[in-house]
Amino acid sequence: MYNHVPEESYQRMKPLRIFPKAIFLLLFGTLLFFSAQCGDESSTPTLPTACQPQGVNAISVLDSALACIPTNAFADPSNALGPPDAASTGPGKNDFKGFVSLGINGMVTLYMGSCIQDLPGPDLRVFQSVSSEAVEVQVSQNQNGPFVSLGMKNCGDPGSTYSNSCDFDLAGSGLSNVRVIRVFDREVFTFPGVACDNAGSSPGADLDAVEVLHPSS
Ligand SMILES: [Ca+2]
Ligand SMILES: [Ca+2]
Repeated sequence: MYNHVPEESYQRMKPLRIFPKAIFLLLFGTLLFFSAQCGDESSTPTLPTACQPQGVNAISVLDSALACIPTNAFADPSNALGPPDAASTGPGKNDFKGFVSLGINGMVTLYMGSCIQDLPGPDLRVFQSVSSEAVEVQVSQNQNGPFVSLGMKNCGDPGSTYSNSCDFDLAGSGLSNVRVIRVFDREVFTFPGVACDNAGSSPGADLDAVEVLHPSS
């Protein structure tokens, strides 16, 4: 139904009609400003090439295929970067920080801060939080493979960090100076029959960090 608006009232409403436009332009301008400011942060970082070292931990997530989404409450792969930093933050089953739960047979591909050399003894350490869930490590000299498996281990060796760990050796892989590693959850070998539903909110292996024990100089 059409309602007649007296001329005097219409004049009083004019500033109110302009006001939303001004707000819109202000918000749009602010959005454009912050988009430009944040542009560099969202771009892919330039990774060191060949064996130019940049620390001994993982420095970039190249790829991931996490499983048990959406019940997986720890689905940020960037928690596998840097030195081990996982911790308990409270008594609840979700009170943790610093790791990514891979989910049943889930995986993440990481670019390491150094190439890994094969020297006597283990060359690579995986930090895995909570229990001793099994992981498999595969290595490659580039992101697209081919990947060679270094085997599978229950990842529960205690150490000085909150996370447990397990060590892998390049010996026998036929590879040296590898910089790309892929970590798979293999909890199904530790606990046959485990599935997304019964692994709770942190399903599968909980990857905190990876460390190169024998970096190439
Ligand atoms: Ca070795
Ligand atoms: Ca971490």
